[in-house]
Amino acid sequence: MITVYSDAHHAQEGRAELNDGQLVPCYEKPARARIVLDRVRSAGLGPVIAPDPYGVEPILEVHDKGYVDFLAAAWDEWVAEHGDRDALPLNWLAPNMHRRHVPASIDGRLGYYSFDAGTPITAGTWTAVRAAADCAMTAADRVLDGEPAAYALVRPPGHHAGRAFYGGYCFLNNAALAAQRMRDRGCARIAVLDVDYHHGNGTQEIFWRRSDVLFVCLHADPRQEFPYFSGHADEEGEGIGQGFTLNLPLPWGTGWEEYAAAFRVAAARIAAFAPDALVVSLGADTFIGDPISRFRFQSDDFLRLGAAVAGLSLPTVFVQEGGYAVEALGVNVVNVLAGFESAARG
Ligand code: OKP
Ligand code: ZN
Repeated sequence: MITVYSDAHHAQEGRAELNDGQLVPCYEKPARARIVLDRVRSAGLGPVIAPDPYGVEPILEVHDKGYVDFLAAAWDEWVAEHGDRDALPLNWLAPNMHRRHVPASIDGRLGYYSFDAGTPITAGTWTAVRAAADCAMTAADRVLDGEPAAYALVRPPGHHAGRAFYGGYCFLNNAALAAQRMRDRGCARIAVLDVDYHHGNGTQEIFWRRSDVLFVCLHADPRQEFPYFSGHADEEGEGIGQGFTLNLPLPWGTGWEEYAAAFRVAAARIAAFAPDALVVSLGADTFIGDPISRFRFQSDDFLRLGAAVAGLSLPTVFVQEGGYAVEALGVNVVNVLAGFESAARG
C-alpha cells in the first residue's frame, strides 16, 4: 500500500493544551507521525511518496472562506497582539449569544471559530494543515487512478474540524477533503467510516445535509466522552441527508468483541449504500494503553479491524486521525493497514 507523507507536519508543534485543569504538553505531537513512518518502513508496507500541491481551491469546497482566511492569518495576528506563545481561545458563545458579527480582535475570533482549549494555533499550523490536506487528496487521487488502497500519514488530525470550526487538535478535515475530491472526480457516492475513539463531529457536520456522502462513526459515547455535544445515536442527518449519518456510540471499556458487533452494523449500512469508494478516518486511540481514551483494544485487534475493513471490498483511502500511546502507535496503525492488505489479497 502507498503511504503519502510530508515532513511539513513538524511545523505543527504546540507547547501546551488545557487538560484536567492543567496546561500539559500537547498529546498531538510530531513524534506520532515519526513513529508511524518508521513502522511503515520497517514493516515493508510499500512506497512512501510526497503529496502533490492542490492549492486552496479544493479546501474551499469543504470549508468556509472566512474560516480559511482566519486560519491562514491567525498566527501573525496573535503574535502582534500577544507575542510568541501558542494561540489558545478563552471565550466561547453560550446559547442565545449572537454570531451575527465576526469579532474583529484575534481573541474574539479564536473563540468564534473554535470549540475547545486543547488546540493551539502555532507558527506552523497553516503550513502543516495545508500539507496534511495535500496528502489526503493525493491518497484519494492515487486510489481513483487504480491503487486498491492508499494511506495518508498526516497530522494534525482532521475529523473534529467542521466547515467553519476547529477543535480536538483538528483544523482542516482531511477525510472530508479526500471524500470531496473523489466526488469531484466523478464518484457518485462515497462512504466515510470513522474508527477513531472520538466522535468525528466535524465530518458529521460537513456532510449532515448530504446524501452523496454517507458518514458512519463508531466512537466512545458522548454522554461520557469528548466531544460531548455530538455523536449520539439519534443524530441521523437532516433534509436530503436524513439517514446518511449513522452513529454507533459505545461505552467506556469497550474491547474488540463488542466493537466487532457494532462494526457489523456499520458494514451492513455501508454495503446497502453501495459507495464507489471508502474513506477511513483511522484513529488508533481505541488502544488500551492510550493516555486520553478508555477503550480496550490490544495491538492484535488492529489486525482484525483492518481485515474487517477489507471485508467491505471497496477502494479505500485511509486517513490518519488520533492515537496518543506514541510508543505503540506505529505497530497499531500499521497493523490495521497490514491486516487490510492480507485480507484483501485473500
Ligand atoms: C482528537 B482525535 C482529555 C481531553 C481530550 C481532546 C481530544 C481530541 C482527540 N482529557 N481533548 O479524535 O484523536
Ligand atoms: Zn480520537
